[in-house]
Amino acid sequence: MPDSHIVTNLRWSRADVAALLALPFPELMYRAQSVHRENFDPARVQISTLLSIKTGGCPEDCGYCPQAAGADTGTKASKLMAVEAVLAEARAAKEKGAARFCMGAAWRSPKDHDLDNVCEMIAGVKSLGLETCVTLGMLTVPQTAKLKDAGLDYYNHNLDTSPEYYGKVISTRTYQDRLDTLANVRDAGINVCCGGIVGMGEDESDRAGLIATLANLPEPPESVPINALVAVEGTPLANAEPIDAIDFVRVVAATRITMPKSYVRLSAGREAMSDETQALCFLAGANSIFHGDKLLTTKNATVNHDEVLFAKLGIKPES
Ligand code: SAM
Ligand code: DTB
Ligand code: SF4
Repeated sequence: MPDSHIVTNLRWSRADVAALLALPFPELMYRAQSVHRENFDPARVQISTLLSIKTGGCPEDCGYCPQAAGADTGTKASKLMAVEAVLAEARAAKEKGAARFCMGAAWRSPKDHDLDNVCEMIAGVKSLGLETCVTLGMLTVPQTAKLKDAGLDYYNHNLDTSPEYYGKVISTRTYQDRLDTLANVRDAGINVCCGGIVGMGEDESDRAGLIATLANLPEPPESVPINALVAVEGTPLANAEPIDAIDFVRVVAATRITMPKSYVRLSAGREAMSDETQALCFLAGANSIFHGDKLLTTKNATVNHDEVLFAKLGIKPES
């Protein structure tokens, strides 16, 4: 790997990232920690809370997702929540220490009248003194402009896996569709939150392909969620082999090294992770979590568990 990549972080080839993932673990961790400490306080973690504002019945066929209409998960489809109910959840999240409130909707893309309601939610959450993030599916240019006007800070839109593996997991949209929405979000001046899922049966080269694609975006995402698949009964990926814990930490470390200034979020999958694995992820450069007993439809590590873990590790929420 040429040193110029380390010094300037211009571009990362898939081979560069694959070489990182294959480093002896102590070497990989040393590099990740060095990059982390140059850019962040290693004892501070950014806290986000998630809320599903529109659950289930999604027309897309993402193989991992319990909210796809075609998945047989018993997830009840609901309408978009009322603005006041969302604000009540945001107040509760703030009391539990969240700095950012992320609202997710099970849509392929938002309808314009729904977007107006979401814009009201964004303005309301922002007025509580929280940062705002939404994930609503694909967006057009006028839609990104509306969200920006409402005061949106971050848009979450994941690439999920490598370009090659994508078609094995999702057939109702393309990788290019995702890249187009990410470009629209970036052009509107909204911060980008974009990452992926591991543990979907992908190989090392797919993991390297995902990380390289993220790191090579015209500007790297400000926030990179790394999800370990939550395998839900009734989804096509229900029986996927879980990712090995050390391999997961390697993905976090390579993400940190290739995107030095981004927040790397230890996202879905923490409920099934040991404290020791989570601690290794923080050592590898993860510096953000979803805090709250629920993710969108599945369980998260509990608020109480997180408090005990943070106390044990001497990690503090970023203020
Ligand atoms: N419908 C919108 C979309 O897909 O862009 C927004 C909501 S969608 C649930 C947001 C993200 O959640 C997906 O891109 C995926 O990365 C993640 N996700 C969904 N189901 C998951 C699961 N079972 N395990 C881990 N991550 C999951
Ligand atoms: C992200 O990368 N992970 C979050 C958030 N962005 C929207 C979603 C995780 C969902 C896990 C499955 C569920 O709870 O339905
Ligand atoms: Fe729909 Fe998003 Fe789930 Fe895909 S990940 S099925 S687009 S809610």
